[in-house]
Amino acid sequence: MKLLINLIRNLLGYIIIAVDLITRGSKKKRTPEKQQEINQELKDFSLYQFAACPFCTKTRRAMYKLNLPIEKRNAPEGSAHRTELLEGGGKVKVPCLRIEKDGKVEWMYESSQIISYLEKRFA
Ligand SMILES: N[C@@H](CCC(=O)N[C@@H](CS)C(=O)NCC(=O)O)C(=O)O
Repeated sequence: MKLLINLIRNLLGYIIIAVDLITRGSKKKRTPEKQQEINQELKDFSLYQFAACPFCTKTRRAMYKLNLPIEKRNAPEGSAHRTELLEGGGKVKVPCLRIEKDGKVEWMYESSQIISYLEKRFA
């Protein structure tokens, strides 16, 4: 039963990914200098995610539209990234944005919060 639920969930997740790819439109455009500056800032960011999670797709879509090439770290069962997420953030829930600043690490959960943070900072 659990296997069937996971199968349906993954199938839906991949349908959402396909719809996102078809409808996502264009990326935000910046001057090459500004984009380079932002890319540099984004080296301190990483997104813990599952490929077929709808909340992760929603977050990746916002990152794409804002033209934010943030490193994505898949966190399936048994992976090192999952352990990092659990030990660093305190729970295995994705998406989670890891932000490193001045040697301190912040773990931001909740897709809506992550998107509104990125929009405020980079729009
Ligand atoms: N309200 C959260 C929901 C996130 C959520 O439910 N993520 C699921 C994957 S779709 C999760 O991490 N579940 C934990 C697990 O599968 O171990 C958000 O918007 O980010």
